[in-house]
Amino acid sequence: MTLIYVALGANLEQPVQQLNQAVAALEKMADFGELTVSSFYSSTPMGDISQPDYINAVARFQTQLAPIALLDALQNIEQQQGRIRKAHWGPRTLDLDLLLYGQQVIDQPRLQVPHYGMKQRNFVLVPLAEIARDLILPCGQALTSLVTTEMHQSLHKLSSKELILPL
Ligand code: A4P
Ligand code: MG
Repeated sequence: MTLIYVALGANLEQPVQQLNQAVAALEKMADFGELTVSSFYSSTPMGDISQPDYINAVARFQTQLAPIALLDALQNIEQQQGRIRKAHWGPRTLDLDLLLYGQQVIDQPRLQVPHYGMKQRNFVLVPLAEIARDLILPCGQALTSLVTTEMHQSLHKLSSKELILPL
């Protein structure tokens, strides 16, 4: 069994519901149905494309799936939720990125782990630190050394009220 981390992102068609639906799908995949999920955060879009704000979160669970089988399963969930790949970094109903697969470093045509952008992205690091404060990345860096106060300030953690009302 391997402990893995997945980043969730959505900015179309009721993103909060998209993330809730994705969490339910991931729960079904997780060993023993056990999954830890961070708070949901709203974040301004990274990149130059004009698009709505994102809702982001990070989930952790144990799996027996091999890395590519896991990627297939994640892409299957994206497809189920109507993901159409258009612009790189463009808007999407659901994006599931595999951040970490245990301590493995994977460099295959379809899959690079750790995810290439995770060390720079506030919307990945802040929710990740919420559920894995003491995490050490495969490169040996402590997660806490990457998370800055500015990163926290630039994200908005959704309140329970905002989770119920559609954004
Ligand atoms: N792939 C390789 N490694 C991985 C991995 N670790 N996890 C391959 C998932 N997929 C991986 O991804 C393209 C290909 O990457 C896949 O077919 C897979 O084989 P994609 O999801 O189809 O394309 P994409 O998402 O448009 O590109 P990319 O580079 O993954 O974009 P990102 O990094 O996901 O960024 N702003 C905010 N605030 N919040 C966001 O969540 N997300 C994006 C997308 C842009 N701006 C954002 C956010
Ligand atoms: Mg992606």
